[in-house]
Amino acid sequence: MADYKMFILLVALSISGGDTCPNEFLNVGGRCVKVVLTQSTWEDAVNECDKLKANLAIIDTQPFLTGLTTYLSSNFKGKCVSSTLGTDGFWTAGLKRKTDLVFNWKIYRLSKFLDEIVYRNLKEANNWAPGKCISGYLETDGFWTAGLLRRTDRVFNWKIYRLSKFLDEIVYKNLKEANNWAPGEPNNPGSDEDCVELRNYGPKYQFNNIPCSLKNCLICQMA
Ligand SMILES: [Ca+2]
Repeated sequence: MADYKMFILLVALSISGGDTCPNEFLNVGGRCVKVVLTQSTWEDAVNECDKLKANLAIIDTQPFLTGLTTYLSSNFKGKCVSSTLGTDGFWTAGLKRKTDLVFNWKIYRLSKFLDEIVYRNLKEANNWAPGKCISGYLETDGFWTAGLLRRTDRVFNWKIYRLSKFLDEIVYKNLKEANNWAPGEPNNPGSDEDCVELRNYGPKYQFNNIPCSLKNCLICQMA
């Protein structure tokens, strides 16, 4: 009976799209995708996807490109026209290397680290037990405080700890392999066209490099 129920469940899941995606993400070409129609700079687009626990789209396979092209042209044609280029443009995870015209797909994650701010020397509290701050383990009640030893000497300080965030950049794959650059792209070596968009070029959606400060809609994908 349990197996039968499981079978019904599996059939129901496969009819409704068994590989369902979380929240407002949809399965497009085998990946969970969400198109955001707010026009923003590339950096804001990275943050926008991060808020959704996703990253900008890495369009590195033909099935994903085909699925995405169909999805965009059926649902978003004319909905994200940029003032500069006149057709729909969507930010992707493609970014130029600093030194040349090589573009890479990159995964962006917000990493966290502990930010340490020295607040005050602990001596001022004048409450050290006789003969203490030596090493060793004690046998009475102890409670952690914010006090921490400096690396180089026996000075202890009060410190404030905060979780800070920074953008962690992981090179994933060279963008050449997707073979979907619009004719003549990427162009403008030495200029500031560092970020890769997926642009509506009539029947095709192709890659174009433009300045990261321009505003585009964005495609987020679950990693
Ligand atoms: Ca370009």
